[in-house]
Amino acid sequence: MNKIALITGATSGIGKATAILFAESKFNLILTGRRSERLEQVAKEIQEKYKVEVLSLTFDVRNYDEVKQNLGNLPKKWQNIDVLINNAGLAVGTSTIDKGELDDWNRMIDTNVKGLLHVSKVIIPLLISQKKGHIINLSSIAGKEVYLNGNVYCASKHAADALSKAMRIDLLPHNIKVTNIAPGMVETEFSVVRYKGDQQQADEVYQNMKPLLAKDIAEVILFAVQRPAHVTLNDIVIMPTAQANTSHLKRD
Ligand code: NDP
Ligand code: 8X3
Repeated sequence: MNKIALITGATSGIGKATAILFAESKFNLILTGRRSERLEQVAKEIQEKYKVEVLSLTFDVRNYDEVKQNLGNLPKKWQNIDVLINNAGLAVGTSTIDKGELDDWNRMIDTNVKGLLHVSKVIIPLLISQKKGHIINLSSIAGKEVYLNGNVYCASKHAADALSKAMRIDLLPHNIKVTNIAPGMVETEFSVVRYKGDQQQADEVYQNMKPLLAKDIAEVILFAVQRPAHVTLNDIVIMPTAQANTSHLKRD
């Protein structure tokens, strides 16, 4: 029987690339996101190409009632989740802390921290009842370091990093693996969202350097998930070769 992976934020970027790679490896998938048309399209493409089953659920991870309504009442055959990938997340705005906008701060904290918690709260009891499972949390190099104008995004990703560590301790008695993924620059829709739709500014982020691709991260997630039962990759930092850390970048 195919294993089941639940991936939040599967309408684009890392989540979508991970969905495709897991489907290639014959996982059945629960895919989530807010943009229902996109989600249906991704689900359809994957079902047709890889012949796996896909359940697509449209909801906002910020809203606990929506999360509970969608994930708390999964059909029986979808409840045996093997892998939860807490990927949905975003950065919004690039200003110093004194000029930050409350709405941007709320969006980041509510999505990257509370969203991750909302989904985990509903799914962890299923993993505990199975006495096994694997949680993958998408933090970031921004969860390890802080950089100019990164303030609240960095804080939210430091929180994700801390929650990975906390989950690993709290869920140890239940045989649940927790892997924290901390990528540097990955070219997805991330920068378009961060610059509030300004494609030109987003393109400039990756100018004259080779960023990571979403598939690069998906491959590492799959590798972590495919380790034997007694092996857990706790924390993985993945950088483009052209990026040493958040402040040292080599452009051609
Ligand atoms: P994308 O913008 O391409 O994808 C983000 C995904 O998150 C989308 O599918 C989006 O779906 C979903 N999402 C955002 N907000 C919500 C919400 N409130 N409810 C449900 N789903 C939501 O960016 P990435 O693929 O790059 O980002 C994926 C993760 O990786 C994020 O957590 C990000 O912080 C992290 N990351 C990204 C890096 C990068 O450089 N790109 C580097 C390090 C970490 P929809 O809009 O349809 O809801
Ligand atoms: C995204 C990577 O360096 O822009 O999490 O913070 S970075």
